[in-house]
Amino acid sequence: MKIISANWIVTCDENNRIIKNGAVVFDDKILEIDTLVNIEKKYPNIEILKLEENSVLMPGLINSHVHLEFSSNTTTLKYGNFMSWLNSVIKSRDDLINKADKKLISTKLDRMKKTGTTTIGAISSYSFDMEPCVKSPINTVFFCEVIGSKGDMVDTLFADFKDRLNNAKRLKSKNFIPAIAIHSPYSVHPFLVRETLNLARAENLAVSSHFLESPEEFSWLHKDEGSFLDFFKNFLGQEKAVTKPMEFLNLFSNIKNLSFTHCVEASDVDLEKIKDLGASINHCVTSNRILNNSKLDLSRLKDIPFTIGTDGLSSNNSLSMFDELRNVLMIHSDKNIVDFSNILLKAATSNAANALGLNKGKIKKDFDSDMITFTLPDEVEDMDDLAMQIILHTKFMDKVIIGGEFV
Ligand code: MCF
Ligand code: FE
Repeated sequence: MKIISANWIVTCDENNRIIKNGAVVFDDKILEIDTLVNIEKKYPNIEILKLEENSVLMPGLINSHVHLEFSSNTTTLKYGNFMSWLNSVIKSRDDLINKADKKLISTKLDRMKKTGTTTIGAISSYSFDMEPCVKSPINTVFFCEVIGSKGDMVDTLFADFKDRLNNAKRLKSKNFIPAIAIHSPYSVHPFLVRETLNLARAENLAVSSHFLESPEEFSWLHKDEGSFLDFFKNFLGQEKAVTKPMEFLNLFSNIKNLSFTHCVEASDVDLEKIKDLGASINHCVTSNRILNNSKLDLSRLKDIPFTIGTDGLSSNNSLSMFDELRNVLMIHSDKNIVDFSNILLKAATSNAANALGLNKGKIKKDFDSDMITFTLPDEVEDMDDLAMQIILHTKFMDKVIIGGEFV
């Protein structure tokens, strides 16, 4: 049993409780949370780790969507338009993937930890990132990706996918959880979607899919036209989309931990369906800005919970969740900055834990002890401003605790 105290404890619980001069008692789970005065009285013989002036203790951040295999990209890929990006990915993919060796991916994971991330939803196309994820103290929900729209390839692709998933299942542990990623409605044959989702249901695996990221994807899926038409004709000899958006969404019934990434161009009926499926939306604000000059209209989500993802370095200049949170705050300039900051801290913790099916994301009794500590540059006068000041000023952690251990 350990005890830690901080000037501010941000619980990210249902009531948005913040405790001034608080303390947390924990082992691998949170045991108790109260003011420092009360905890000192109750546990007079246990040493308390007292953090310095202006310290904050909060749940570790959860990056719900990241492609680590694209970690070597900095200045190679084309930005500003989805088709240009996609063509540049096709052109440079092999080089980028080869450059992102295990050592590079481990370095990126270590930096993510130092910037406050304690859990990731890793979208893995080839499983080249599996070993670094297994070795990292960061919790990983490891989404093995299925991709391929050509009818005559589905058996081979499904077999390859099952191999990767089985390898991931062999390494399953408390902090490495196998899951399934469907790449997107335009790139995955409905047969593959149906079969992989049956696996997810049978084995209770979390599922995530990219969905309606770009206007080009919208035109292709709804009308079989636009720049995707040339792309599919040239590369795959395909003239029609393999599925309509609603047909695609209809396949996802009865998946317990389900999320859709981007959804910028999703229609109101699509969003209604996503809500009925009980799914969450992974919001990747930097990626949307960089690839499509667009942003998700959060007011259209209504009751759909959203989470925050950096996407990969293929569509971001940083994998730090605090960098990403600052971008979300700046891009959604129509929102009240104080209120929105509170919403964002919850999106990056408890919402993400729910989406991934984890007992994390809150400093609350019986939740996993994944916590981060850092120091604000000065005093915060008004408790209501705390979330905003945290997002504006935080870059590196003082301490990171995962599963009750200092890592
Ligand atoms: O989320 C971004 C943009 N949309 C789609 N795919 C990816 C993203 N970042 C990386 N990808 C990967 C995807 O997992 O790109 C590959 C897939 O394996 C090629 S197809 C765009
Ligand atoms: Fe992505």
